[in-house]
Amino acid sequence: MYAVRKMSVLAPLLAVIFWSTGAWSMQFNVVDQNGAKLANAVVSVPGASVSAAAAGTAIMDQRAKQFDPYVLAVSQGQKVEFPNSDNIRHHVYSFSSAKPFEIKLYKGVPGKPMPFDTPGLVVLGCNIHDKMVGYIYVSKSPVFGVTASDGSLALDLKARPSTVEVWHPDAKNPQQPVTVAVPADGSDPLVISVDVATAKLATSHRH
Ligand SMILES: [Cu+2]
Repeated sequence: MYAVRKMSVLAPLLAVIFWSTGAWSMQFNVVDQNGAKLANAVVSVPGASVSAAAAGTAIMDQRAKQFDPYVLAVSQGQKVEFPNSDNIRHHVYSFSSAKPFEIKLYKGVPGKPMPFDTPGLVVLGCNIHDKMVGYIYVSKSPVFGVTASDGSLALDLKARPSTVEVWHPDAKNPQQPVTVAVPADGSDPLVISVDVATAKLATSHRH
């Protein structure tokens, strides 16, 4: 009798311990309005916290006259380095209010990694190659990720969130992420649909 009662107390206690250790990975699948898998979608969890130390330097490379990755997500305050892996020079710039900057014509790895301190979207261009477009999504929340080519993403969470924020470069309003309610029914993976438009965000050329 005692043993049974002990178990009934212990089981929920163990569940609480398990959840609070954060040993849980929630799966997401991002699709467009037609159900097609969406790569390069950023999913972040507003209000989430992590105990880990600040993230290391992120890399936005340039390969074959393209930014690599096409979409890079970083946490607020994280530094980004812009190595140029091509054998030609690039001139990287952004006019986005979250981080206006330029790295004038260069090859190799430019001086210091740059901090991205303001949450928001930073659209990248190259002054030499107009077709080069890339995105840095500066996340206010430290819990975020970018979907793989099959639209999938896993995030380590301490608890099931009530909402997530989703952003995609082809979204109908790419200036802002969309807030999506997370049903409490336990559905995992969570399928998130994003309305995309064919028109892409301009890089705001002023040259
Ligand atoms: Cu270039």
